[in-house]
Amino acid sequence: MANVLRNSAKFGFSGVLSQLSIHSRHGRVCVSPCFSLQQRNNSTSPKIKVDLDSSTGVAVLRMQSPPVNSLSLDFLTEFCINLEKLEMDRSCRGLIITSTLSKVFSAGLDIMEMYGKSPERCGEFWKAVQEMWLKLYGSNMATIAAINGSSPAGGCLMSIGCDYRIMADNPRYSIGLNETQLGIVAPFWFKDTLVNTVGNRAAELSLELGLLYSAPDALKIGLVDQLVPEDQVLSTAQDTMSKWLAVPDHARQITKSMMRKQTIDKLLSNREADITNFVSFITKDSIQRSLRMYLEMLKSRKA
Ligand code: CO8
Repeated sequence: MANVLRNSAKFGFSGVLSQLSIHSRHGRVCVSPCFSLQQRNNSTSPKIKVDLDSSTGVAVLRMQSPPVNSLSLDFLTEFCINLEKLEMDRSCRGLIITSTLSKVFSAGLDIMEMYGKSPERCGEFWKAVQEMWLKLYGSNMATIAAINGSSPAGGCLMSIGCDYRIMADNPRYSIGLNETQLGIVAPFWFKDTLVNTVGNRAAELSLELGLLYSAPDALKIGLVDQLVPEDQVLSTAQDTMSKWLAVPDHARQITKSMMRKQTIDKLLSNREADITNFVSFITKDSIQRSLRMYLEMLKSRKA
């Protein structure tokens, strides 16, 4: 594993995946079985910790990258490798994603990955963002986001990539696709995922205004499915998962694919163009200025 992560610097994200790839039981590209069984079941890495309970078939993936679980290229690479390993593991049927940080689920994409970086690096980063979403939205596992803190932008994308969302009932926590507030535009597949979750009108308002919803407001529009006291987020996710796993896997998986395939295929057939669009957009001087102002705003808010 350490070698794999070291090699991510050498070969880049796609290079790492191609080093690891074989075809899985699901016909998708998966990580090589060169990982030992123990590593596959209980991996501990700097930014993500995964614990698979083989008696229940449920894995808990904990994001543990302070200060805010921002989705850097390294984080995304590690996330995807972990997801692939679980996807390959026949004993794993359900995945719960949560955070070890207090107050934050994920702050979304790491803004520093989009600020002052070369076009090549931006392209590599965007490919990793696509990969995270493709793997999560298309996962054969039942997936639940146990949202125990704020979850803006890419954090929201990760949450709505899951099958079900349980959020801490704390009005100080917010969730939403707030990209326009940063002067950037959520790409079509962020938009499609949001439309599939809350419907067209709520998505339109939400995206144009870059709205961040408090937990109670997120429940009202269906952006999350359930609110529970903060200390019960994970236990509720575990209880809920047992209901999802009571449904026969093949029936649930085929239904999920029927609901999501069209959205996934749209990105798969436009992946390169989407990367080109992102790179040309994000490297524009005006967009870089917007990002700088946003970063300064984040710092000044703290002061
Ligand atoms: N990326 C990088 N650094 C971040 C990010 C981030 N997304 N968010 C916060 N940080 C940094 C802060 O600058 C701060 O750094 P420092 O300690 O050096 O001053 C540190 O993390 C801690 O942040 P806070 O003090 O703000 O932490 P709080 O616990 O008070 O608040 C929040 C946590 C609520 C998550 C808050 O940090 C926040 O609102 N962050 C911004 C979230 C955001 O707007 N993310 C959007 C990212 S863009 C994205 O995900 C999709 C982009 C799609 C691209 C499409 C282009 C075509």
